[in-house]
Amino acid sequence: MAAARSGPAREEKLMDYGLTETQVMIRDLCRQIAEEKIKPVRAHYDETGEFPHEIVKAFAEADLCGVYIEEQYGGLGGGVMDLSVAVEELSKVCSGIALALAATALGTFPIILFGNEEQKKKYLPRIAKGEALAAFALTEANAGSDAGGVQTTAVKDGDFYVLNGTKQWITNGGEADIYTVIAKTDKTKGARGASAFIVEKGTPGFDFGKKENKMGIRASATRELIFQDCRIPKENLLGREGMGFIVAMKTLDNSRPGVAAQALGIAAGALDEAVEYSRQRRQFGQPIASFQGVQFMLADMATQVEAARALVYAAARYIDSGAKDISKISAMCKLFASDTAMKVTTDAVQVLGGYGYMKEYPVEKMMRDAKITQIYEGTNQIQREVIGLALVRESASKKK
Ligand code: COS
Repeated sequence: MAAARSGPAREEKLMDYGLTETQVMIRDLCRQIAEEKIKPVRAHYDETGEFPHEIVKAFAEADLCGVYIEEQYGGLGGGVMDLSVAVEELSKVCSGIALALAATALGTFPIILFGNEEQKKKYLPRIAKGEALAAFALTEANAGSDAGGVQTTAVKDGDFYVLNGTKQWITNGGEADIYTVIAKTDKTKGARGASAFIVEKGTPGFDFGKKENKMGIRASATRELIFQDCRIPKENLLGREGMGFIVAMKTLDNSRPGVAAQALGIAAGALDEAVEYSRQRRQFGQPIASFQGVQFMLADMATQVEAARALVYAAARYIDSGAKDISKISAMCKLFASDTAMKVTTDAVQVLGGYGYMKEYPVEKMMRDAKITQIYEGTNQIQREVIGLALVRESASKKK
């Protein structure tokens, strides 16, 4: 197994929110792409559910696809914090489009964390350059919160593994070129019988099924993956046989701040819209921003957004420091930021009143988009379970 990532090694001047110069550059680049390229088309992609290929191309041209990938593999050499800054900024305008980047990171973390040198050299440069998107395939019809209940199988046959089974609700499904797939190599061993594999699009026996018609994040592709006697070389095993559950859990520990950053961006974007609207909208002869009832709502929304940002950045930086006990804070930031996104977007719709409910304004989309952040990469009930378990473990280890 490859060593766990030790975080970015860059020494840089710190700027606002303690961001490094590179992170400020990433944020400003994302802001520019979001304003100039995404804002004019976000309603179109939301309406049609098409995949935003032209925007993904813009991410690649701006060198944003590998912000969290080590420089030796063609990335910018950052970590979870750099990814979070990018995802937050893009999600202020469209979290569905931002997800092409965030879900690629989710599919890439297993390779970063558990890939050997050959696997890293083969796959990471393509992802960093934006030539390939990635996806993470854990979920199945009967394995959602119960990640150990995966039924897809991988049977060793000489120099190959033969995969059979169906994955469900896979973000970037059909659009990604590289998939990290969790399958059982030993069905008798429960979670300990799972293994992780890299599967490339175009491998015979690997096909795509139903494309989902979703409430929100409609610019993102969510699709079934179907494996029928799909033979992949044994070199595509990540780590060792039986490590698949740990690969999945550690991947989620690293990727949940990305979901939290997405939620944070949605909330911050909705807050901006609500403040702007409340300054323009006049009732009873004055802007509604002058009414205390509205001001108090905006004040609470802004405070919740800042609190979420503080927790997301703290979690991302803790992970990048190379710390091992990251499950709790990773779950906390995902839980808090996604609940904040749901609350703030609902309040933003309220501030905009009837207009907020109409598709002419972006806040109804933000409210629809926010909902998934409380559900995917582990429901917020699962996050609470992870946090609770960590608290009990920490307390027990102190008493020893
Ligand atoms: N890092 C390292 N190891 C971990 C871990 C983590 N974050 N979480 C669990 N493990 C280990 C445990 O220590 C245990 O090891 P041992 O077998 O050596 O004791 C093993 O993995 C099994 O853990 P546990 O018994 O806690 O597994 P459960 O099946 O009870 O599942 C939860 C635990 C619920 C936390 C897990 O299934 C989960 O995170 N589910 C949500 C999955 C999810 O996010 N799905 C969304 C789809 S992915 S987009």
